[in-house]
Amino acid sequence: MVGNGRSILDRALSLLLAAAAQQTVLGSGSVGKSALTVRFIKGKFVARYDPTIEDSYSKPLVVDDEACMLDILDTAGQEGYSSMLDAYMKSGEGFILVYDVTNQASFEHVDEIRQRIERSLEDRAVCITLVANKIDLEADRVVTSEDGEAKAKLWDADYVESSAKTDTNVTLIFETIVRRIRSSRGGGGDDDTPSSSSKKKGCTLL
Ligand SMILES: Nc1nc2c(ncn2[C@@H]2O[C@H](COP(=O)(O)OP(=O)(O)OP(=O)(O)O)[C@@H](O)[C@H]2O)c(=O)[nH]1
Ligand SMILES: [Mg+2]
Repeated sequence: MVGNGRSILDRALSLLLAAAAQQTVLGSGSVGKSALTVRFIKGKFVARYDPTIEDSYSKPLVVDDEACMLDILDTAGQEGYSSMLDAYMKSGEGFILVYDVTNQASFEHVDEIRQRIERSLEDRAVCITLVANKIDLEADRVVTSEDGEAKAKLWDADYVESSAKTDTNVTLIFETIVRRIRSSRGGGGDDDTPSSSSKKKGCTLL
């Protein structure tokens, strides 16, 4: 029977679940994964470096007039935790790959992370946003915008430049990945030709 309390509750629950987006934040140690996540969740900048083991957060966000519940997993970037990466990749839907524009090695490390995502996903669609963080440190910058954009283009991923310190584009990172996830869930249905099967709308099928 439509309209009783139970079915309204069930519908609300299923709508909420459908609107949930799971996002995993990955990258080398100290690139700013936690600073970006905490800036987004709590609206403050954490200046002290405290290496993460694993933290998770939830926050509702309205993107393009549609509400979404974000489940964000902030991972460990320090060496020694890399064995956990494969487990993260199995459960992740959207991946935010962060590097530090003042640290060339962190820019190279995201390639290795993407390859591991690629290996673990089989034919699931992957949504990646590549994030160039710490752009407030302009004088120390060694990775150019062009280099970052080129990598994102090669991956068919989105690219965002950010600063957790000055709160530049932090919300945009999360909006961008939500758009990709939505697009991947909704895309691919109307054109299933073999040539289109390697790519779902909005996400690359690795
Ligand atoms: N100037 C500047 N410093 C930042 C920015 N983001 C993070 N930091 C600083 O960089 C250091 C490391 O930041 P974290 O967010 O802890 O780095 P992480 O990537 O989470 O590191 P792990 O947890 O070890 O993987 C901290 O001292 C932060 O305050 C930024 O946008 N600009
Ligand atoms: Mg951290």
